[in-house]
Amino acid sequence: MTADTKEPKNRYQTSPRAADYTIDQAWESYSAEEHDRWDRLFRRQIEVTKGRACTDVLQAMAELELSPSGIPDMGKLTDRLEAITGWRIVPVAELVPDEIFFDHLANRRFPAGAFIRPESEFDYLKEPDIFHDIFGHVPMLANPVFADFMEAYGKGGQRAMQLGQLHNLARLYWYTVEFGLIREAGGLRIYGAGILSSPNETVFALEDDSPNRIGFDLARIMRTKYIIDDFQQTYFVIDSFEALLEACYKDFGSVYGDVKGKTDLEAHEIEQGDEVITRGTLDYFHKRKAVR
Ligand code: HBI
Ligand code: FE
Repeated sequence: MTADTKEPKNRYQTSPRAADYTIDQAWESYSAEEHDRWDRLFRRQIEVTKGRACTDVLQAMAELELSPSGIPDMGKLTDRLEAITGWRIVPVAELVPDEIFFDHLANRRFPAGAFIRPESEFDYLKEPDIFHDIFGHVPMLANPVFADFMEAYGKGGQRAMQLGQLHNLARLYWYTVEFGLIREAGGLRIYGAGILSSPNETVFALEDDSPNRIGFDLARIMRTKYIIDDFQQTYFVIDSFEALLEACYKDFGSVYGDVKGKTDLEAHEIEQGDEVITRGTLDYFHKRKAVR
């Protein structure tokens, strides 16, 4: 059996790291190409995001001074974010183990990838790079209610691991923090980071008739599988961040009990009792299957 020689995906993976997986961002080590790539990602995405991201995200981007002026120095950005909600951004080289990730969140530290995607993965990459984490996740951490939700999520994560319910909680993260939609007076808007950092999914999630859009329901989300490497087949919609926090600010023990007794749902399924906002045609996904 040959040793699994894991080639470092990015130069940070060979950086010395602390026990909590944090590294030094070494902001001065970014090349001109990397700064330029950030600017091109930013300029493309900010155009698509206007009119589609929720009000709080757009306001926070201005407040945090996110801009196409090169890769942000996390130390400076952290100072601005910390002054608003007490959250800090800590550089990491890659995905960190769940228990480390939850501990950071529980202490208002957001682990952000320090590397930027290679040109060959300009449109999509699996791992969270600095553009996904900072353009996608950081603005919402400036919203005081969502900041409380993320801290509670971190604390819940540690408990979920003890109860063996991590996969249920990961679904909550996926369908809110990564792919959540919110109702506003002007219509549905985006707050999920996985959508916000993706030009195509930013349009698809709001305007395509393929996916389902269903009202938020905690136990229902915990039973719903998700797709990793394609657009979502279902998006869940919250009425407000206060409502999200309210729904989740309780002991999940009873919810886990409720979920345990029921079957999981496929990502495209709609079940009795769902608040169906739009019933998807799902044709996008069938087509893709045909293509594959
Ligand atoms: N690590 N750096 C990083 N970023 C993430 O978003 C992340 C992670 N580790 C685990 C994880 N996310 C997911 O398993 C969460 O659902 C917990
Ligand atoms: Fe993410």
